[in-house]
Amino acid sequence: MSKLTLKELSKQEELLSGGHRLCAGCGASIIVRQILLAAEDPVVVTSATGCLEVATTIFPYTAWKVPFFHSAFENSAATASGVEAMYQSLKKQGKIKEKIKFIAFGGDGGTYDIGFQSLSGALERGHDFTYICYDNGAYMNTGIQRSSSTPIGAATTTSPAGKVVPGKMQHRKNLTKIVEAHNIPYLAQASPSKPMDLMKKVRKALATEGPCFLNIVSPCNRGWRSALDGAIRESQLAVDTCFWPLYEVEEGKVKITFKPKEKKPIEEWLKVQGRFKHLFKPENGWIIEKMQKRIDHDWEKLLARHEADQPVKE
Ligand SMILES: Cc1ncc(C[n+]2csc(CCOP(=O)(O)OP(=O)(O)O)c2C)c(N)n1
Ligand code: SF4
Repeated sequence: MSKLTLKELSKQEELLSGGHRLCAGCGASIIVRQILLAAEDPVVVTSATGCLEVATTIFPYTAWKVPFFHSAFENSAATASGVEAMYQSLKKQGKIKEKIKFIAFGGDGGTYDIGFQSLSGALERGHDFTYICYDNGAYMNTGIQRSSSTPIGAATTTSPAGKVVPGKMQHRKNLTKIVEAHNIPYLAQASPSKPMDLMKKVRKALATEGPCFLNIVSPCNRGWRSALDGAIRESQLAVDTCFWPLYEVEEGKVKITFKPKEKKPIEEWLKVQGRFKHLFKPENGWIIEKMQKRIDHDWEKLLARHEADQPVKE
C-alpha cells in the first residue's frame, strides 16, 4: 500500500465520468470519485439498485470506467461475493494473474434494511471485498421514504411531519456497530468533507485481506431539503456535531481519526436541512434534546473505547 498524496492523486484518471444523471450536488458522486481515485489495483464494482446505480447506468450508457455489475436492491454483497469467488477460482487455475479488488456499493436502504442479510452473510463467509454504504438516510430514489438509517425527527414521505407525528419517531440504527459484531478485519466511518481521511480508509480496506466495510455519510439535497452546493458543508457539520464520528476499527481496535476541536450542538447540522425544520417549533424541542442525548452518549462511549485501545506511550 503506497502513501496517498494529493500530487499523485491529481495525476490519476477519474473513473466515474461526468455527465451521469445524479442530481447536481449529490454527495454520492463525490464519494465514488474519491473512492475510485484511492484504489491502487483494478477494481470490479457491484451496486444495489438506488440513486447511484439508476443515475450512472442509464442504458445504453454508463458513467463507470471500471467493470460494473448492477445487482438487485437486496444483494450487492452477494453479487460481489460470487464475482470474488470466481476470481479466486480462476486465479487458482492460473487463468488470471492480475490482482483485482472488489467493491460493493449500496445506499442505506439497500444496506441497513433490505440488503442486510446478503451483507451479513458475505462478511461471515469472509470474502475478500470491501462493502461501501453511501448513507443519505432514506430511500431517496423512490421518493424519500424513511429507512432504518433515517435520523429521529426527520420528515420523509413515510414519516411526514404534521399534526400526527413530528417526523420519524425512532432513533437511527447503528449499522457500523452491527457490522463490527461480525469481527471483520477492518471497518470505518468516513465523510466526503475529509477526503484524505476517506481515501486512506479506502486504501486500507482494499489492501486488507478479507471483508471490510465503510459507512460514508452522503448528503442528498433532494431528501435533506438543503442547498445544492451544501454537500461538503453538511457532511462536515455531521462530523463536527459527532452525529457522524470519523473512526476506524482495525483488528478490533478502535481509533477516532478526527476529533472536532469543539463539538458543535446538533442544531448546527439540523438547521441547514429543511427535513428538520419543524423540530425548531417549541413543542418539538424534546426531539432535538433526545437526539443530542443519544449523540453525547455514543460519542462518550467511542472516546472511551479509543482511549482504551491506543498503544501505551513509553
Ligand atoms: C426488492 C425491491 N424492492 C423495492 C425496489 C424499489 N427500489 C428501487 S431503489 C429503492 C430505494 C433505494 O434506497 P437506498 O438504498 O437508500 O438508495 P438511494 O436511492 O437513497 O441512493 C427502492 C425502494 C426494488 N428495486 N427492489
Ligand atoms: S435524490 Fe439525493 S441521493 Fe439521489 S441523486 Fe438526487 S441528491 Fe443524490
